[in-house]
Amino acid sequence: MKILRAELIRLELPLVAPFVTSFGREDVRHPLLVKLTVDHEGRQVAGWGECVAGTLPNYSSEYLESAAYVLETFLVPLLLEWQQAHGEVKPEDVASAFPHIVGHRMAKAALEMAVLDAWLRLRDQSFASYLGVKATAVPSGVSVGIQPSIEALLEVVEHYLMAGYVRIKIKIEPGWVVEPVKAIRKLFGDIPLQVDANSAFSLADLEMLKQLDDYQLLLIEQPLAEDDIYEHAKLAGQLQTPICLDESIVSLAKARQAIESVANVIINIKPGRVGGYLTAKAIHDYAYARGVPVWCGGMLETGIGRNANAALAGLPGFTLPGDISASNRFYTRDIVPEVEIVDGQIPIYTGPGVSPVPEWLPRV
Ligand code: NPG
Repeated sequence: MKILRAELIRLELPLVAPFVTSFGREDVRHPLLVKLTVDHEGRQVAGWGECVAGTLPNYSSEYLESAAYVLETFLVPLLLEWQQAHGEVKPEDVASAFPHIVGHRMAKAALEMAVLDAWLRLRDQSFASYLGVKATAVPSGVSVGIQPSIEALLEVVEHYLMAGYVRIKIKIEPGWVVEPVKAIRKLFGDIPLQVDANSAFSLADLEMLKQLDDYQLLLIEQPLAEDDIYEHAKLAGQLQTPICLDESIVSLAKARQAIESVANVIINIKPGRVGGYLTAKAIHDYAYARGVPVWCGGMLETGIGRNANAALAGLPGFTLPGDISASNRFYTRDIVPEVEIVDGQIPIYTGPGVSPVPEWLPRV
């Protein structure tokens, strides 16, 4: 397969409601798409990748403009050089094309995803079948942002439960920890519930975090610094509720370190954060072989990334529901046919690739 053309497409998608986390508030998402036009023996197809970098460097040091710059200036030219030298490009080659580009995993992930998508379309193969996934749907969890009041939170949670979501995750931050959890437990009983701090705490908050042990949470996600594993390991020794790592897991090496040092750990796998679906699968395989639970995180993807995440989450080690919700959780209209929740599950796409609807793209 030969890449003929690479395009970066910037979108602007307003959110149905503001999404508030401990690191900021988002009203609009700016997805960045990579579109590759490729040729194999005279047959041309387009491959699509989605970059999950946010507008600001507040979740990771990588952000939208840095990803676009790195793709345009380094990654795409280096991949084309690789192609020139080797005569063709395969998905497994992509990472080898830029061995000296450090970091920028979200940009790398988007390019690898576009190559993979094109390569699979040429084979008429679905991403799920490429991964060896047997499942046809995955349980759908929803992430609930920080709300202006407990009443507002309970209303939003009720709305999602009515929509069929099988697991609720709420964002927490200093001053919004125990009370919201307590209120949800009181009104909705023992629904599957977890919390996500996005690095808002330190070990000085130990006593307050310990209070969460009274509420049978599935997990506490990334309570401490975004690049830390060591202190999370210390914290895990003090809590009964499992610690889940998100921001800290940027590679297979970090996942191994976490699995070896944090008792009872759970790993949130986000393909963009770890540099692509191939590394995401490698982390899954490593954790699965050791009986460590993983689940698939979300980054407000359009249906392009959302469908791919659903396929990944069909692998057997994804034993907890992911942040894989329906398109309408975030957007009034997706750029691909809507991802829908059916009986609490997101069906896994079985076609050889999900394409934006051409006439919907100019809108955004
Ligand atoms: O369902 O797509 C989704 C969003 C899930 O809460 C979610 N994502 O910290 O995990 C997170 C958070 C996030 C969103 C992080 C956007 C960074 C950017």
